[in-house]
Amino acid sequence: MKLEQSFMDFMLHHQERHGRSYNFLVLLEAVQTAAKYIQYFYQTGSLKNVMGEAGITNCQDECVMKMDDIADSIVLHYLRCSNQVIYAITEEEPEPIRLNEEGGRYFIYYDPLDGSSNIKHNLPVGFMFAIAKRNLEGPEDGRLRTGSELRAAGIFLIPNGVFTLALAETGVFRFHLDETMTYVIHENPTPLVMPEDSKTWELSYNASNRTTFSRPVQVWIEEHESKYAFRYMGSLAADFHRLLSNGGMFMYPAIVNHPRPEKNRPKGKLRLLYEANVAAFIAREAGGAAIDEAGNDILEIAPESPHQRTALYVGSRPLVESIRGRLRASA
Ligand code: AHM
Ligand code: MG
Repeated sequence: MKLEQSFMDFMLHHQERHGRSYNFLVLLEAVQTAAKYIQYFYQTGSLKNVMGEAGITNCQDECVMKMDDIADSIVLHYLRCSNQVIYAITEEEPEPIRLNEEGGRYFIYYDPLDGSSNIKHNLPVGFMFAIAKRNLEGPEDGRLRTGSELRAAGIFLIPNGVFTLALAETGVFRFHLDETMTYVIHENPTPLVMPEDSKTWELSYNASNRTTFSRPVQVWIEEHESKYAFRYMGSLAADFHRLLSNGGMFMYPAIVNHPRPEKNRPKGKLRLLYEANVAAFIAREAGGAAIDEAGNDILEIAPESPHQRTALYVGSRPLVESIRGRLRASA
């Protein structure tokens, strides 16, 4: 019988090897416990009648699903129990949630259930999170951290039971939920690398929005689409998950040519802190790249507000650089 290494065992060794504190482990333990509860509720949700709408809208005026609410309460409960968090920012609450302002060491930004339109079909969604550390050298001002300051970011793919974790300057690792609800690392912990070779590349974007993209983006798509497979599940967590293995590029461009101008989204749709930065940070650690509509690196954008939006192009570096050239030339 071959027993796999558990996620926590992997992390313990990682922290020891790098001479790092155990506080981070306590936080990750809370995060993975929350993910397992979300997984449980999601798997059994149809039987409990919790896969529909909650009948309310959130601070971003988006329809809240019952599962969004459940997942958010679960995450917040375990973060509070961990005592490691100064404040948390969640997609579901307008303001940062203050937890342990004195003793906490970390900031966490999260989307408890990304890909809401998949919920009622039981299709893949994700719990996405990004973690930054408090200033240990001097006074902490509590400012929002840029992506390049993150120490870790991850995606739990639900209900598939796959967890992808990127650690700063270390790489990206993937864990699978086993029969005992333990996340284990399969075989040896070789970091995941996003393919730079185009044989398996895929393009991923909402094709029904295509005519609303800027002209340079539309032209770029026309020039490249026949070379690659097209895949879109409507859940960044799931779409990006494929790209880590197959390579290619996920895009959610700015919407600038909508026939009903009030529907334009010149700043894009996805949220910087807990969606774009999570994918961008994982991509960077896997050798890929991520940019916004101006061709700037996502991880260098200084956040101004908790729910700030951005356009996103993320994936294998050659493709991201190719569209960056086009976006910059048209700026
Ligand atoms: P959500 O956080 O409300 O689920 O919205 C984010 C999701 C992403 O997962 C996905 O990439 C995108 O919105 C899909 O949007 P669209 O339905 O416009 O294609
Ligand atoms: Mg989301």
